[in-house]
Amino acid sequence: MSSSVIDFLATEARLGTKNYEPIGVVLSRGEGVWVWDTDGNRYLDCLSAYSAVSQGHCHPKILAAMVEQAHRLTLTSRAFHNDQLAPFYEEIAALTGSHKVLPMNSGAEAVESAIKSVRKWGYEVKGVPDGQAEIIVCANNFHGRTLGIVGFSTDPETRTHFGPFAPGFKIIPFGDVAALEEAIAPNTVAFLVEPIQGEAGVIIPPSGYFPKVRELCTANNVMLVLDEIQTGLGRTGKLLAEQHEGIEADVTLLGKALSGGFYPVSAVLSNNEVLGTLRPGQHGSTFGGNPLACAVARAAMRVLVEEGMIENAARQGARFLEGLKDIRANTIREVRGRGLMLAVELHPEAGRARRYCEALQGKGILAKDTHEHTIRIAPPLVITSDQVDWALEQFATTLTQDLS
Ligand code: IF1
Repeated sequence: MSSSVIDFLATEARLGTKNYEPIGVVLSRGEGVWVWDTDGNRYLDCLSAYSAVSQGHCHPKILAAMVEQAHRLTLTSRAFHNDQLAPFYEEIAALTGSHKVLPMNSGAEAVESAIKSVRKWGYEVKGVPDGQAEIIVCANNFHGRTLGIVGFSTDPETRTHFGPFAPGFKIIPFGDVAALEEAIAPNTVAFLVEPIQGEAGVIIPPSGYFPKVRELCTANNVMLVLDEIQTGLGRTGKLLAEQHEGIEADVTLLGKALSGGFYPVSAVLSNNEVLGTLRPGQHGSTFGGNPLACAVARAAMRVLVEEGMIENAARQGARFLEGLKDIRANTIREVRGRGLMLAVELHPEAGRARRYCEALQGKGILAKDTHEHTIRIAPPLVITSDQVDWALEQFATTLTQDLS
């Protein structure tokens, strides 16, 4: 580690809140799938800022749109109209087949906005008695860090000593249709769920789960809210992960890659009824729907489609998954993935996944551990076959080592 890196780490340790434990690399530049540290070392980014940089680092067309818009107009607030919002609405609605759009900033804000909206819909359309709305969520969910959201987390780290929490959430196991059927009550307004659980370790539900979930929600007039903040916009090899299941959500949440990593942009997408209950003054955000965000998101969506990134995610994801499955290593317990949302779960005896991520760093790959024993792999969707093959070689040599 060079002295400048040591200085950066020391300053962060002295002045920063210690709510992260980053790998010891200080990044200063990125381009496509690559990032460089302050010493000029190059790494293949297998995290993509938790799937936000799907279009690759510093995509030139998104950059151009951002710079051009920043010269013209950045923020108006929603007290006035701006000339980027309507085209953003049109383009995101056309892309996703949605009827209504609510623009926000972070993913957690989109989740909070959806919770508010489905509750309001429950009271004003479904006829749930005031204050009684219930939302069903899954164990091991990850939907963000706000108080409303961490209150229904099952991860002790995420929620301990942050209470008291808001009532109105019922937690059921993920992938369990019978549990959902049993949990739905007259006051249930929504089922909020990730199509593939990300933070939980890339957990793919049993096939047939979501079609049955869709049926149950429809039969009981319960809004199906899919958090596609991580799975959406091509990450799993389709525009939306729901397409793998052949279903359509009532409410879809997007974030992360909606801006290609340039800027926090999120959105709640829905049919008319749910978002239609919000009236002036009842919800908003200073930055939500601002012209800079809209211009960036428009470019981010355009390049995703025009440059074939979704198809590439399907193709390279399959290659990556096969390659990982071919690695013969005693350390590996299971390999999972869909598209370029992949995970390698290690045997507990193999040692902490963190150690393997640090070893991968030494080989020019940045990946991130989750939950002690799982390595998450989510490169930008622009990765090539050669780059996948090179990455696989690094994974193979790292995972055949014993770092316990
Ligand atoms: C952190 C994980 C990824 C998300 C889903 C909403 C949000 C997220 C499905 C909130 C955010 C992040 C945040 C990041 C870690 C990370 C993550 F490890 F927790 F699981 F991506 F894999 N819904 N996920 O995954 O979006 O408010 O952050 O914009 O450092 O907390 P946000």
